[in-house]
Amino acid sequence: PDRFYFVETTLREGEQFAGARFTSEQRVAIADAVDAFGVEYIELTSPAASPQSARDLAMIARRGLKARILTHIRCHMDDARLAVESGVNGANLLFATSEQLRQVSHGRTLDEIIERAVEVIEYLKSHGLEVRFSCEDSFRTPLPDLIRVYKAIDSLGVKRIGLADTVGVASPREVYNVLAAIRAEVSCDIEFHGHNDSGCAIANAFCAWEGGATHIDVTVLGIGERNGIASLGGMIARLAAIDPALVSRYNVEMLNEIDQMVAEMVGMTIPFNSCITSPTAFTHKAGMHTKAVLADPRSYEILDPSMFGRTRTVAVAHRLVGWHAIAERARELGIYLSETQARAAAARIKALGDEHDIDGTTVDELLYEYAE
Ligand code: HCA
Ligand code: CU
Repeated sequence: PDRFYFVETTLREGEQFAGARFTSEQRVAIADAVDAFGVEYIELTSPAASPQSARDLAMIARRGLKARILTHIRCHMDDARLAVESGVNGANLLFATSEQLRQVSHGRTLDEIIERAVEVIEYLKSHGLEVRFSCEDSFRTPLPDLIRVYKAIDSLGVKRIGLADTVGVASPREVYNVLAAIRAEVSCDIEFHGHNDSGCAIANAFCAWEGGATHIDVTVLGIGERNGIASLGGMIARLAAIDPALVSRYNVEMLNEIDQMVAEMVGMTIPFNSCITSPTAFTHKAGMHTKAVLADPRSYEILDPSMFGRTRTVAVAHRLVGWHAIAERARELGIYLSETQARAAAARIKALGDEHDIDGTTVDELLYEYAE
């Protein structure tokens, strides 16, 4: 795969997160932040969603950001007209194609879906909008149906088609296979949007890219419906783990402040298992790990924390501590411990740690004692 673009959808999918209700100021702050980060596209809630959503969409579309501004709308002429009026660069259209969702949502046949899409797409294109068409619940839609719809849509001259794992059911291998199959049938770009219900959101987004997707949907911290989609930080980590050059065009040192900002807005702290920005993402604990990391950080770190404005922590106040970490902590305090002294101090800390929780101050005081 050669090309990669982020479709940053904190202001659309992210708004569907249970804890999210962004004010106009917060919407602008998020748009500005991810734009400065360098994402290529920002997707916003449909102007049909609410009056304030329509006003904020128009305001952000006029803001002169570097990213292209998209709005996510139903494949419907009413919504398409509102999208055109809002002044966005493009529209991300959605139509449910799986048996499960077609029944409960619109009851139309594939031919009726295509017919409707033709009208809406022609209209948006005639007004100069970049159009993407997505089959909602793509991974519960039979592959022949998907191919039929996407081929018809591709022939209309859309910029992109989108594949959405709406319910988070797809596995990475399945995503790769479906993307590769569709890639062989259409000539336009392909976007992927994947939910995290079974914990595969980042893996699936990555496999979609490997399979031929060019555009990957992410949100800050992965917030979205239910337990969300692939996170911006997770995708950055995945790419950087292959080669830091893949993310060199993004201001990755901004990730921490962006995650922090959105976490606060939705009333939580950054989850411990977030890639890169977790408070413990670069904390090493067990003796074997700390010994190796102190000798060469690459032993247990695939990502360099300094690239993201973060620092490494070697935890010492616990019973899994090793004497190398103790000796290093002593050096930080400006005291010298021989190997014998460091080993004795480590043994004492392990014994204490078996009895109760210990903190950094206790360890430091002990180290001064053992140095005497
Ligand atoms: C939804 C819609 C969507 C759309 C994805 C897309 C999904 O809320 O159900 O347009 O690509 O997950 O299918 O977020
Ligand atoms: Cu979604």
